[in-house]
Amino acid sequence: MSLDQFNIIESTLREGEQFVGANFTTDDKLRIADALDEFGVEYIELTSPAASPTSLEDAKLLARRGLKAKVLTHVRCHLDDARLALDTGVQGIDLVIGTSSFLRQFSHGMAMSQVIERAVEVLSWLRAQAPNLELRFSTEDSFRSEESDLFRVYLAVDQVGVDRFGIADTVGVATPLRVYQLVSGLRRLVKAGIEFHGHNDSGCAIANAVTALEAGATHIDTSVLGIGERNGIAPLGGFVARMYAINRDLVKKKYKLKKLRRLDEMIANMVGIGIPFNNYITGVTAFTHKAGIHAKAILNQPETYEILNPKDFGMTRYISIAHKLTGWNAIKDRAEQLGLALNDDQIKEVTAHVKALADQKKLDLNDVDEILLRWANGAPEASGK
Ligand code: HCA
Ligand code: CU
Repeated sequence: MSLDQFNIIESTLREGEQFVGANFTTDDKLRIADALDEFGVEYIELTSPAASPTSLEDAKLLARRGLKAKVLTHVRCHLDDARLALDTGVQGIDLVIGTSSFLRQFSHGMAMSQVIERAVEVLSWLRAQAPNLELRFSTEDSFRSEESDLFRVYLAVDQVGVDRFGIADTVGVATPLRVYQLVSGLRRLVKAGIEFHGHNDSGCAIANAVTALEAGATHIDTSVLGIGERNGIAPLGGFVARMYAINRDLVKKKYKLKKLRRLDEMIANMVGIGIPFNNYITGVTAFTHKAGIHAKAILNQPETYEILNPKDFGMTRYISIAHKLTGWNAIKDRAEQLGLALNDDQIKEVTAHVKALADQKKLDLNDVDEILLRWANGAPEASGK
């Protein structure tokens, strides 16, 4: 079943290059590929060698680097591009062609019959040249294409023989239910792998990716921090967080989770953005607890309010205590951290004082520590602060 056997096709070096702030040098690409390889992704997808002379050279370089991950390049479904892709020496080629009426009318201008002809032509040629090359065929804007058109082209391609079919939510319009329907429909028709590529315009990218797996997909496209066209695709970290929540042992075995933070930081630096505060796993508040009720339970048993164990990701949890929602269990824990011998009544007094003060002004941990120290020194009345 796919949820136990999924593969990540990491597309930071392809979709990610389409992010407005991305302009990776050759050296950047080597660092990114090495870091992704160390993390353990199964595939690394590269920009089309037809994009620029350096894209071609870098694809050759990365194909020869001896990575554990399979290196793929991504090209338009066109003989010239396919020829170039083959020359790079990559282990697999991802072909894509638009099938929605928008793309047929406003992009390549081909009718469905021509799309099918072209797909069969390019794939047959590639198969003949390199029988063992991993081939994938995908339809751009799948969710605004006629389902009958999609199945016609997929079935024609299946006759030639591909390793994987791609379904692309190019504009981020799909919902999990629609993804489930389309992927399971294709799953019934073909034996090959199924890859899902989903954009995040309306916030469904990760949910759609996981639903694709539930419906029988085998491969999911991600990029670090989700970078890509517009606001990007399913982020590597968020997708991994989701899969960890489903099958912790498998995900811990497959990937070096502690390397995620460095990866997110590296890409953020390279493309000139910060890591969002609410980012999956590596966002600054991802493991921060605040309300007194939460803090109490977290101190007793973190799993009460955490599905992700920060330790598995090399992160630490933080309990925020300097505010009006604080609780005495959390304040007591802080007193113990500071080695202060205060009894429960004193701790409750301190807590009441912190709450009252927080109603008047914004506090920080230093303020709480000072109050605790004052109480420990037996002078609560000097608390004019
Ligand atoms: C794009 C193309 C693509 C391709 C996805 C795929 C998309 O618009 O840049 O090959 O499956 O989102 O459709 O990234
Ligand atoms: Cu895309």
